[in-house]
Amino acid sequence: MDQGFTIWLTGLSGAGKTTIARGLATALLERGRRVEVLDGDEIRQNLSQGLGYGKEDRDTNVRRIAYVASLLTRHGVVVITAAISPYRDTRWEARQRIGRFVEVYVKCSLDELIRRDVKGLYARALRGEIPHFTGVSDPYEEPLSPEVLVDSEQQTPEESLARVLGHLRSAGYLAPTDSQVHPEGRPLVSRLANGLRAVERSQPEEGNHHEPVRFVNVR
Ligand code: ADX
Repeated sequence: MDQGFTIWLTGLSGAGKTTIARGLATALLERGRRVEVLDGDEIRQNLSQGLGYGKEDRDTNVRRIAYVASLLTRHGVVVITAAISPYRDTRWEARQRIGRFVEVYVKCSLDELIRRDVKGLYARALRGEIPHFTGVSDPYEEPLSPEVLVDSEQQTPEESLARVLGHLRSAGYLAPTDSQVHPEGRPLVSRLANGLRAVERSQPEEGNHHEPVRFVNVR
């Protein structure tokens, strides 16, 4: 069985954690991995319903996410978490608890977040309508040495995704031989076999012996 691990995305609200989480989930599913996304907004509607945004409640929220992530990781799942998780000490706890842990800092400047303001929350927070709003009236402690830093202001989501996947390969979480499977679930070997058959079929009937069979990229 493949070993599980957790990709822990951290960053301000609106920085792009959910977008990157979804992209990663798709890419890893295509590689035949079992994947679970634990998204902050969704967790707060279910597992953490009723919690607020003071340090104590945020820590409780993050500890719950870390607990679920540790169980799933132990059972071979690739877990992707997407919560602000603003405090270094609690992220450190999560790292210790989970073990196979890749911290990804999704960075974006406050100016850009205020400009984007997809949910309209920054405008309200700046007007003083939302107390304890991360980055405006509540702290965000940047990771000091995350495994990966992606900058959603400078990079496209595809570039950020490629950075994370590159790290996963170089750190050995995704073996270069990790069974790449086709979206329909056909493993690489059978795709190669089909590719070979396609090459053979494309050869003229009597000319087969002139041309050596070549591997082709069938992706
Ligand atoms: S965390 O700090 O506990 O990790 P989490 O990621 O679950 O936060 O929730 C953040 C989301 O809650 C934001 O994306 C935003 O939509 C919403 N939210 C509501 N109030 C706040 C607040 N005071 N600070 C930050 N996010 C808030």
